Parts: sequence; C-alpha cells; structure tokens
Amino acid sequence: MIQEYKLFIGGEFKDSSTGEVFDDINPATLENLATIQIAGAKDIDRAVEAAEAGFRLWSKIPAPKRAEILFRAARILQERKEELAVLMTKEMGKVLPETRGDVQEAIDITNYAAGEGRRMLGETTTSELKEKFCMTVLRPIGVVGLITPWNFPIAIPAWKIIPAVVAGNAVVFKPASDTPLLALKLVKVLTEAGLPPGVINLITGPGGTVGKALVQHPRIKAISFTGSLDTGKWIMEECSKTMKRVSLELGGKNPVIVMDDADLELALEGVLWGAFGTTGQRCTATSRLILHEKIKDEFVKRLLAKVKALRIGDGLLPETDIGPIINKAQLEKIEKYVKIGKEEGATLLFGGNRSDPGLPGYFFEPTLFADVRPEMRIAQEEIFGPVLGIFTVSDLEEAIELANSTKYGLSSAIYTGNVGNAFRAIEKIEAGITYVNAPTIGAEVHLPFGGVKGTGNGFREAGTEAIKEFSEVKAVYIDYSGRLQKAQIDSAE
Ligand code: UN1
Repeated sequence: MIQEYKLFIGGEFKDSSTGEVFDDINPATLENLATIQIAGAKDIDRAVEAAEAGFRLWSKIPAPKRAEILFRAARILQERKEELAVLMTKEMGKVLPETRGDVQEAIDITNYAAGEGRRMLGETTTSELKEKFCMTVLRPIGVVGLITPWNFPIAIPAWKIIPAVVAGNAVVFKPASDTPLLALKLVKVLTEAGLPPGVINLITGPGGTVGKALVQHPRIKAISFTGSLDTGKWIMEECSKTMKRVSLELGGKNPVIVMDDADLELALEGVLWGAFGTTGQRCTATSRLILHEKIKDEFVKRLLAKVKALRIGDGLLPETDIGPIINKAQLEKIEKYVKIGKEEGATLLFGGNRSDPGLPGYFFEPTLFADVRPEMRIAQEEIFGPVLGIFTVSDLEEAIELANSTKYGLSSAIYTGNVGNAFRAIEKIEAGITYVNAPTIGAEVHLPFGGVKGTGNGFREAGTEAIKEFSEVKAVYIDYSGRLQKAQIDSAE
C-alpha cells in the first residue's frame, strides 16, 4: 500500500483541488516510495492566505521567542537524524554518511539561525544634527515563497525556512518533486516543535505549474530559489513584474587548481571527494581540474587509480562510494554531455557510460575527460553529474585566468604549499567561496553561501547574511531636540 501525501496549509493536511498526483521514486531501486498530491492555483491562493494569517500573529512574537520553537525543532531533528538520513538515501540516492551530513547541516543552520533570534542586529549611528538619534531595525518582509532543489533535501530547505521564520516571515514552501518526503518531514518537525498554523505551508507539484504560480503570485513578497541558471533568469524577470525581492543561488562550474608545490595525496583526496561526492550532484561539485604541467602526468595517473576503485551502488550499503543519479532526465543529460565532450575533441580517460550495479536505477560511471579546452561546452556548462574535465597550465596566472573563464562563480579551490599562491588565488578567483588545501564542497552554515556572476544575484544564504536575506532594513531617526531640524540645511553649531 503506497501512502498518499496531501498539501500542508494553515496547519492542516489538505487535499489538493486538482485530484492529480505524482510518484516519489527511489532512484536506486525505482521503487515507488509515496504518492504526492499536485497543488492547483486555488491551493496556492489558500496557502498564501493561510500564510498571511500566520504572518499577522507570528511577526508580532519577539524573535527570541520565535527562536525557542526553532531550537526545539533542532532537537527533534537531532533525535530523528538516522531515520531521516535513511529515508533521504532512499528518496534521493546519496550515500548514508552524506545524508547524515545533510540532516546535520539542517540541525546546524537551525541552531545558528535560532541563535540569531537573540541578536537581529541593526546599527546605531550618529546624526549630523544635535539631539537626534539614528538606528536601523530589521523588519520581516511578509509571506515569502521558497523553492528548493533535490540535492540537499533537508539542508537547503532549512537554510531558507529557518532564517525566514526567525526573522518573522511566513512561508509557502515548494520543494523539488524528486524529494517531497523529506520536505514533508521537515514541515512536520517544525509543526511538532510548535510553529503556529500558517507560518509554514507546503505545496507540492511541478516547477512549471506550482513553482510558476508561486513566483507570479501577487501577494508573495519575496522568492528565494536554488536551482538552474535558466530558471533563475526567468524567476528574476517574473519577479520584476510584481516587484518581489528575489534571491537566487544557481549553478557552478567549480575549479580546483593543483600547483606543483601542492601536497599531491591531499589534493587527490580532495579532488575525488569534490568531484564524485554526491555523485557530482552539488552546485559546489568540482567539475574542472586545473593541473600544473609539472605534476600533471603523475596526478592523472594516481587519480585514475583512485577513480577506478570507486564503488557504485545503493547508498544504503556501507561499501558504496557513489549512489545513483536522481532521475532519468538527469541521467540522459549527463550522457548527452559525454557525447558532446567526445565530439568536441576531449579525451575520455575513464567512464562515460551507464553503470549496472545490479539494481534497476539510474547509475553512471565516474567520468574523466582530459585535454579539455576552455571554449568547450563541457568546460562551460553545468553538467550536475560525476564528470570531471582536466586542464593543464604552466603557471598560477594561467590557472586563475582559466578558473575565471566561465559564466559561473560559486566555489573554487587551490592546492598549494605556497602561502603567496594561496593569497593570490583568494584575491583573484571570481567566486563566492575559495578553499585553500580543501575541496570545493563542504561549506559550513555560519559562513555566507553563494556566488558571483551567473551563480546568483548578489544575495548570500546562511551565515551572517541569513537573516538579512529575509528582512527589510528600516532606518529610524529620533529627534529629541523639540525643534524642527533640517538635515543638509541647518548647521549643528
Ligand atoms: C549545493 O550544492 O547545492 O558546501 C549546496 C557544500 C554543502 C552545500 C552544497 N554544504 O557542498
């Protein structure tokens, strides 16, 4: 008996108005885990209405009190960590140690952002006039629409939901259709922790209809989206029509530079983890390996040996290194890029094919391309799979120029034993994140996360920026002089 899941609106599970459903498929076994209802326009209206009612009450509760509920949610997540991780591996595919990490990241951001509930910092500053006091305060935005991807089924929703509600907003949440169960579990945890009805509402269904309706809804005040560049561009355009604030976290084509002075074993481990962890399905995944010519041959030889040893299979098994690809469309996209890479003249060193670990799901070999040139599509476009392109350079300057040669700028890394090289990379790589002697993946929640150029529109998530993403800043002037003082005109003698 496959369970059917409803929408969550105004604190209750509600049947959708469309009567339509979709299946939630395990990408390793193709087992159907659940049936999920598809929201219609009416349901989205109801969710926005419920959120508006929720917002009226919630925004008046002091932030430290709001935060108490979220600290409770973090404790419940902690208690259910293993159960959620196992479910996540079934729903999304990545290996258990990684799904545990995903839940941990949700716990971390929940504790971190809830802590911000006792700060909600503004500025106090001076006035140009006497007996006048100036400060800024943070105000909630209102009802915000959050659209999240499938690759971090609980961490990324938590990055958005928790800061949004700590800051006093109410949420309409549209998770990826590949991972609705984890979204539902998170909403349940928040409700159990005491989040009042209407503060979090869950609507499920395709981005093309449900996500679109959310983005276009006149009473949603802001959209936060993580996903592809093309969808991000469309969202930005749409949001301009209703003057919504929009924060975007889009793709990456993240480079690792390995210099001739690097600790090669350390770099090898970092490249392997960065490129093939999460089966390459992270925005922060390493997809370009930039090698100094002096170490290139040795590095590639040793990398090849390590890649050959990676075991593909069901993420629930302890021996698995690489789980499945999320769905058929994504598998076909990766295949298409391998074909493009070959046609463009890159050398396929390893992989490039579907893999069959004895399960019916979507598996693909870790894939290495050498002789990649910057103008090739496989060097420019985000593949979102286990495909790594290798480049050779003769010095740091060339390496950095190559690192900067794509439209994206999310994560980046350099392996070097030379502190000068490290700082040159920090200064010159165009990216929101630069790691030194560490892989491109593995951001921590108390630092800002996001990127430059095509990766986003200037916002950062998590970290010190988390609350700002979901707050309006108000400037406040208090004149206690008892007389009219004109700024810029009166002199303050
Ligand atoms: C993503 O790839 O969409 O830094 C997010 C990392 C994780 C988050 C990745 N903490 O790789």
